[in-house]
Amino acid sequence: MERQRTFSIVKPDAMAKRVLGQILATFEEAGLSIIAGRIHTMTKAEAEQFYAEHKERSFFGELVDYMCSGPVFISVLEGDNAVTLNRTLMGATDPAKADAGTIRARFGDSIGANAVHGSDSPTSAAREIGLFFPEVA
Ligand code: FUP
Repeated sequence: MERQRTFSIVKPDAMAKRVLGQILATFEEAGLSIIAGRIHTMTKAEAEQFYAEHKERSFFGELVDYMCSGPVFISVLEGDNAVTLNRTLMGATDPAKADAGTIRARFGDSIGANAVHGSDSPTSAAREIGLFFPEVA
């Protein structure tokens, strides 16, 4: 097993619902360590850069506005196979299609307001950590 780091966001919908603690407990109970983290409100420029790969998609403007609509909790998670493990804990992008018990099935409201973000590969993790936590990149 490979020790990895991944980047996580608890999104505005989950913060508003006050389930940050339950989500962080889910990470920790699965063996992930939170090695950096803070509450942050994204600027439009940060959200646009973060989601740059989606800039041609129809939902891009809505996605950026949503990510800036309230505070989020950004963190770096570390553990064995952290990237894949976190994606498994999160569940499918659309909460309606996410496996029972996953974070998105438990706390997501819609495909946009889906509670959490997690890096989809070690390459994405390195880029995303570098944007928000250069001190641990
Ligand atoms: P994921 O990696 O599961 O977060 O999913 P994507 O990278 O495909 O999408 C990033 C974000 O764009 C999602 F979390 C929510 C938003 N999105 C939509 O709003 N509508 C869509 O049809 C697809 C994604």
